[in-house]
Amino acid sequence: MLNLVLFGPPGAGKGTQSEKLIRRYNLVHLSTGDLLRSQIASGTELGLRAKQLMDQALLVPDEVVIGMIEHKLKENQSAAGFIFDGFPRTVPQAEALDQLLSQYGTQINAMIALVVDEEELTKRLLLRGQTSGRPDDQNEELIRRRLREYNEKTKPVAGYYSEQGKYAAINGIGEIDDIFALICEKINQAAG
Ligand code: B4P
Repeated sequence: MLNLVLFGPPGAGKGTQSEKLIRRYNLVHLSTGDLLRSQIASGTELGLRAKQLMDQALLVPDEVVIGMIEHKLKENQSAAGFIFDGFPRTVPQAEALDQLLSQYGTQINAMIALVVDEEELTKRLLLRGQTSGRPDDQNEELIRRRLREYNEKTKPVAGYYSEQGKYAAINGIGEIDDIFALICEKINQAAG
């Protein structure tokens, strides 16, 4: 199995690159952002609770996202592997993921981190906000809060995988296809 974590701040290109990676490597795409937005669209109780937090640029509680991932892993037991996009976003989420994967006799092969500066991230998210309809992309103050939440709670997840020798960083600024080629290089090295 090939299990990858695609990591980076909001707007780094995780969703964009995941779409290309699932086709190249035949992986199942697990985006907690997409899963939460689909709960919101269906009007579930979980979705209503998540929307309140997401609209304020705050992370959703660990147990909620871990529960969603657990459910998806169970549903896709015969998959060739997974790409985790926007998850894990905290160290407790990373620990829970290791534990869940070990139940299936597998583990994370690599974390690929997309490095993009905050000025470029803000520009991309505001641009997406013009067409996406996503409330969290609509104004600069909310984007600043998402970046603060990322710096405080999510950045330490890179250290977690780095200690396991699984961390690889690449420049996330440039043409989408060039960045994709760099990611593939790292994956091929990790997959040996
Ligand atoms: P996410 O849906 O994960 O949203 P995101 O961080 O904005 O990243 P996304 O993948 O969508 O953007 P991308 O970089 O591809 O999370 C949304 C919210 O959900 C969070 O704030 C949180 O509240 C909650 N949540 C999700 N997961 C959670 C978890 N595990 N725990 C707790 N809470 C959780 O793209 C951005 C834009 O850049 C796009 O418009 C794209 O076209 C553009 N772009 C991409 N690559 C580019 C390039 N190379 N050059 C120029 N533009 C580029």
